[in-house]
Amino acid sequence: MDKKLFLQQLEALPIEGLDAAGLYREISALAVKHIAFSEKPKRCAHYLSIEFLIGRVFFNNLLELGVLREVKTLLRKKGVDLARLEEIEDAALGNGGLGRLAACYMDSGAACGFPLYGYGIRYRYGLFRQTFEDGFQREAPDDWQRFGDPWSIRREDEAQTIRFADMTVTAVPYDMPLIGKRVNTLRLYQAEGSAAAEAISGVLYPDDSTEEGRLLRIRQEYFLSAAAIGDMVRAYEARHGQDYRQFAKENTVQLNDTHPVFAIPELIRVLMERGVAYRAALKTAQAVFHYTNHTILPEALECWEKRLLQKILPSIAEILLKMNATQRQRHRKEGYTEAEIEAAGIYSRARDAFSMANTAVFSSGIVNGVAKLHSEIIRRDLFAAEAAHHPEKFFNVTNGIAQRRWLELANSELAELIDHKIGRAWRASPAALCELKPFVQDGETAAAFDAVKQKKKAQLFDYIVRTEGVRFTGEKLVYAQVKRLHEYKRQLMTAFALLRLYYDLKEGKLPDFAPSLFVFGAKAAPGYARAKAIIKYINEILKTINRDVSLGGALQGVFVTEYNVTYAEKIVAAADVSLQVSTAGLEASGTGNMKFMMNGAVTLGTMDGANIEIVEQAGMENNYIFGARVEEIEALRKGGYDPNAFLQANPAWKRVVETLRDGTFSDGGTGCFQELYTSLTAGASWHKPDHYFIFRDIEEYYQAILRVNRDFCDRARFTQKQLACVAASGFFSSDRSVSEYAEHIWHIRPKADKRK
Ligand code: 26V
Repeated sequence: MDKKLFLQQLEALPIEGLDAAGLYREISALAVKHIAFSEKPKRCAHYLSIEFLIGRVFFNNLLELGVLREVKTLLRKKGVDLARLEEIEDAALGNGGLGRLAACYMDSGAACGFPLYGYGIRYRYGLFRQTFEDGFQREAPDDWQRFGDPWSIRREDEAQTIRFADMTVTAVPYDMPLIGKRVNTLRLYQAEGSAAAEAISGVLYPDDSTEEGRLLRIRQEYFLSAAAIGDMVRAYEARHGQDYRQFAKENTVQLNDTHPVFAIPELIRVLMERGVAYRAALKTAQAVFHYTNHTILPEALECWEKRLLQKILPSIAEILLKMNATQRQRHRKEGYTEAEIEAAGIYSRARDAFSMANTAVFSSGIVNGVAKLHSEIIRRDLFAAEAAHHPEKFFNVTNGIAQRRWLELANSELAELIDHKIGRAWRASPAALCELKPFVQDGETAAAFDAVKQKKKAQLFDYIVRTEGVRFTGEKLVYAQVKRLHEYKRQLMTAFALLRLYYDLKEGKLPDFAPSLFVFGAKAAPGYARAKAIIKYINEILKTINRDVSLGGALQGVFVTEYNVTYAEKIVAAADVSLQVSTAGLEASGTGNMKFMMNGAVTLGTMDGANIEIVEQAGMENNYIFGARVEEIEALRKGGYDPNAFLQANPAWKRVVETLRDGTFSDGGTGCFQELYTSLTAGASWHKPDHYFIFRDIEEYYQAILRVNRDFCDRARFTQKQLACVAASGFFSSDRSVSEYAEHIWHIRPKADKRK
């Protein structure tokens, strides 16, 4: 971009009297005009994802364009404070880590100069907006476009027709610039046509408990897949005509989990329609696709009934069946046992359904997990058959986060402190953060870091007072657990520990307890009753604790409403302790853990997901690890785990857990607390009692919380730990992750584009 010209035009822009939305639209639109998209090189990587949790783009884009500071100064001169744009809300076209990861990877792709192109869906409504009513979560539609969408460019000329057996849909792309050394695009498709057609890009993750809902999910997934493949094929044909032999040389596709897996049979279908033989088409597909698995939870592994596919996508069903036959033939030839053939099968006769994960594994060059442990687990369990016969297919790429958003933007104060100590090189090469190591022991650096933390806490508290109406007193040690609400993440275990703290404080058992604040943030899927019950329970506990003046402010808590990327930016910068307490083996990676670490929070967590690599980088001594390791959990799962025996033997915990049914807290007459209690003590549906082993880990968790609290009192030492975490966090930059994908999987090279 021509910065000078842009700033000149900005100066001339008539913005007096505009409200925040108007300012946002005018300034963004001007910036977009100045952005030149980079030319696509011969070989590109395409990242297909059902979620892109981009958050606010305004500040990020101006930062990437290198004009954020100048724009701020210029507008201040005109009497406009850019902070007013705080009220512009996030585009939440995602639900959690999977979608935020996609956004960070897009950021890194552009920043590092990789030709990496994103494909997703432009949902009319993002993830629901959350409020609390008497502690219960309420959901409202997220009309994110009410501020306009000035960073997107509608590309009518590149619209495509997507065909289902019973309807035809137009897929209209909206391109968002991804700005860095290159300007790549994130292309989000909007479904247009009849009302039924438009419903396809209506909402993220429609409820799939009914057949109608499942059909809509399938339509969404195919819509994204077919539009992306159509786009790639069209661009390819413009260069090569009908000769498809170079297709795999020029295109590589990363499947972000299984939602875009229909892209595989779709590519085969399109090639066959153009005269390529099935075998050759399959071979091309196998050279194009790669698959990232993001969870091993059985309920999240997609299987689609054959009947449903035959109804709306008969040719895709037919190709999947053909692939299934080829797969079985090959597997027999390669000596898979019958059990292995069944386990790896694309189509399962028993379920009369297609396994999207097995389809992805069979058709991909590389299959990767998202942290070392998780990659091991998928190799050993989920995809054991394929890993036994094709170990070369399996790979690990530990997740990462965009340090531009999560440090430079979220915590410019810390970023500047780092600049001051080690220079600015880390901003482009985050591995250089390790140069901070010599400063960890330095008293002056520690004091400066402390001052930054205090400032970020003050900013967060101020924001919380304004948005939640909860007031805090005095200095606080801040523990934070912010993430999707799910039983395996064990927010309920934190609730129990919090209540135990409360009881022990009231009984005078914790005389030197450093005043603490627990920050929760989470959305529960609208149909996930137990997750919603956990939110209500936490809110009830917080109400009791916050009201109790006898504590003198020693313990307080808040469940922030409408937790999203913008809230996360404030919380990660302010927290002292990052709570990452999933049952070992179940959190594929976690990325919040990395954001906290980079902002100088110690990890209080289990040996799970990327926590393991966090302590590997930053040292056990600078973090707080507790709980059963994955081997122990696996052994307990096989038998010998008795949560009721634990409760009988531990009256202090029994007292805490009994509050789920003894009337201490009200669940508004819904019975949802009793249901939680039952799930812990008797089990529910296919879950065993305490399916996520809360009672195995809770006492150790509690002791770890107290240990952090004691250590915090020795501020100099505690700050050293926090600084050591920052200094070791460079590895978790998504620049590193994306570079690993580029080198080992996509085989693309970075190339700066001068025209940006
Ligand atoms: C989805 C669903 C949907 C239906 C209800 C149950 C359920 C459970 C889990 C999921 C997760 C889908 C995949 C996902 O978001 N995985 C997350 O991916 C992150 C990025 O790799 C990773 O850091 C998180 O550990 C992982 O949970």
